[in-house]
Amino acid sequence: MASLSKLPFSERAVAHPHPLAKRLFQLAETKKSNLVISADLTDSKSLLACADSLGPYIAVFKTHVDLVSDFSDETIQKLKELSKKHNFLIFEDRKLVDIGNTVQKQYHGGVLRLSEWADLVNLSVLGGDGIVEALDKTVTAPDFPFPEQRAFLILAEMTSKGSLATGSYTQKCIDIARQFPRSMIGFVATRALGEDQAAEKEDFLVFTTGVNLASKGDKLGQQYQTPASAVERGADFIIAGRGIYASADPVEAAKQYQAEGWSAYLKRVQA
Ligand code: 5BU
Repeated sequence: MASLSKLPFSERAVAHPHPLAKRLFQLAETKKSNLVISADLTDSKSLLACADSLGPYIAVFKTHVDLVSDFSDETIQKLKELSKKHNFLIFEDRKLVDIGNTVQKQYHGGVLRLSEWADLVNLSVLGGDGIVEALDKTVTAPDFPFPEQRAFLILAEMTSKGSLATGSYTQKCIDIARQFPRSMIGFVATRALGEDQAAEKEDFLVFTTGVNLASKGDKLGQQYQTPASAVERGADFIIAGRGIYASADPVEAAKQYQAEGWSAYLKRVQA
């Protein structure tokens, strides 16, 4: 099956082996949204206000909490409350990349305590598959406090100019993800991945960053595509940041990205 799936989220929810992927497909279908807001805001008040005002229109709230100057337990507590209120998942775009022993401590514990609040976290396999094995072990350990409620996305491609995450590196990401179905549920990528050699029951979720309706890129190497083009290329979930939170009316912008992303998804599954 793999990415660029023509199956509706409701069917993928039923078939998917991972409970968090099931939950995400279900809530996306309920809210008619495949939109992820990348809330790159730098203080807790703005971050939480963004989650509360855009919460009804999104499937996932993506954070970089190390950008938040006054980040604290209270920020997290309130964000968790908002995720319940508006029924969205929280994705920390932490891009873990280190040896297994270190990432285990960065993920479960440490100053950010990611495992306690981030439903999804992403990682890079630059250092090989040890990082994946380590994080897989952490979330599948018998004493892990949130069994089957946490998962990871592998950073298989990047949207920045000159990205080295291409070709055989991207292929390796797919090979590694296939070995850890209990924790690796998909990729951050600019297109569908692996569908040519997909195993029958495989269903990786594809999250695509670099989505913007008004701009083609920024001055620091970011490259954009539209919600419709991202979904046509295989995105299940589209991630937009400045296109929404920095627009004159973020709620209206979120509604527009939601509508475009969802209608592109419907077009794909109805084709
Ligand atoms: P923007 O404002 O829509 O450009 O924000 C994009 C967000 O997605 C930002 O948080 C980046 O860190 C993140 N991102 C990205 O832009 N490109 C990538 O390849 C990956 C993440 Br991975």
